[in-house]
Amino acid sequence: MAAVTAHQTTQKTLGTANAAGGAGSTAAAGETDAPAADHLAAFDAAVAADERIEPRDWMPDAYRATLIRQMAQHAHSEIIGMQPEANWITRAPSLRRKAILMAKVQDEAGHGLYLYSAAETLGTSREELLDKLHAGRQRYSSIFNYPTLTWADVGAIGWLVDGAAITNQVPLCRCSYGPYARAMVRICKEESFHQRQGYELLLALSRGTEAQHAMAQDAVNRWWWPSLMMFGPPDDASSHSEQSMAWKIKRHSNDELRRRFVDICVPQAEALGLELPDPDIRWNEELGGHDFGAIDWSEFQEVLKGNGPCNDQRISQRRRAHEEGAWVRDAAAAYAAKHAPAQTSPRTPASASASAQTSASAQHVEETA
Ligand code: FAQ
Repeated sequence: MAAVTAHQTTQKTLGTANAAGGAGSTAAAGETDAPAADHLAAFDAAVAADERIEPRDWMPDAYRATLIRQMAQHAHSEIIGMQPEANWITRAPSLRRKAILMAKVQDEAGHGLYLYSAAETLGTSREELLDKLHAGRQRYSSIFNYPTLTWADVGAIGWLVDGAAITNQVPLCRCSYGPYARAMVRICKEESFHQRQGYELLLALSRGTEAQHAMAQDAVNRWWWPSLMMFGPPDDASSHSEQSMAWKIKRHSNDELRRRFVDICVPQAEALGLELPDPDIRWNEELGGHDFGAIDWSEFQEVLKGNGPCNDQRISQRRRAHEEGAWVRDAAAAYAAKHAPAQTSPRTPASASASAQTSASAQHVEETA
């Protein structure tokens, strides 16, 4: 991928940066070109110096839009990602396993909360983002469109899906946008715990009876390739990577992270006594990493188009959960309105409570990072 500086790329997008009238243009609204150029220079200098861009800082609209797209997709993945594992809560094989799984699924809801709150600092609302998810206008990770057929799938998700998520997300702790980077610090700590529980679960099955070992191997066979697809399309087909890396939202390309993940998994699979379903994995001395087989990108594209095994089920379950949770949101909003301090400017109770929730959530992200 050609090296591009933040300055070169933001210059390309400046034409739209303040023309769209989005939240990103507020600081520069009505100003002449000279101050706008100053804002851009300050933004580029901050990115170049590895400083954090904060919600009140000026930023190009395209930077803001890219962050909203990625953070929304990430938040949606966390809450849709609760479904495949929740499928096994009632059938966990022991009280201990059930308690662990419930805690993990609750953690995913918490990750969604941090990420929606962080996205709200960009001038969007959680309601708007959820509406877009339910209308199919924003994505969630391809991985959650696969079914969890056996108990071993819970282990495979922890080991491989959380493992891939950590590989992708640790560099996001250094993302140029402060609230996203800070939210990722806590999320990565929890994902690391999730990955270990999956590994430990698979180890128990792998060392168990012949049937348990076979169940673990079957789960790994089914989750391996979709886990590699989580990192996104190959670099030459990745539409956003070049710009996102120039802005230091992403720190590594999709292929770099995918390769890193394979290198991490190969020795772990050996320790587990399980095989990765790829006969082409072998050490490449020159690269100092593993080569691996070709990924079926047509399957990835089909899942993105909505034709994966569980796309319809996931989105209809999400819409149903949202509708059935309406009374909880109404009750929370009524409670917040009742307990909100008196406002100096006239506002409707609904907007007052929404804004109270937003600022409380944003503060939560700041404090917990
Ligand atoms: N699935 O140009 P790029 C988790 C889309 S959290 C669906 O390379 P980008 C925790 C992409 O949006 C898992 N769509 O895109 C957990 C774009 O579409 P557009 C989620 C995908 O953004 C564990 C197009 O393809 N993690 O697992 C996928 O630069 C267990 C072109 O792609 C994150 O979201 C995909 N896999 O790079 C929860 C991490 N890949 O907008 C429960 C943050 C690509 O042009 C249980 N996100 N697309 O229509 C990222 O790091 C990036 O957004 C990438 C994609 C790397 C995912």
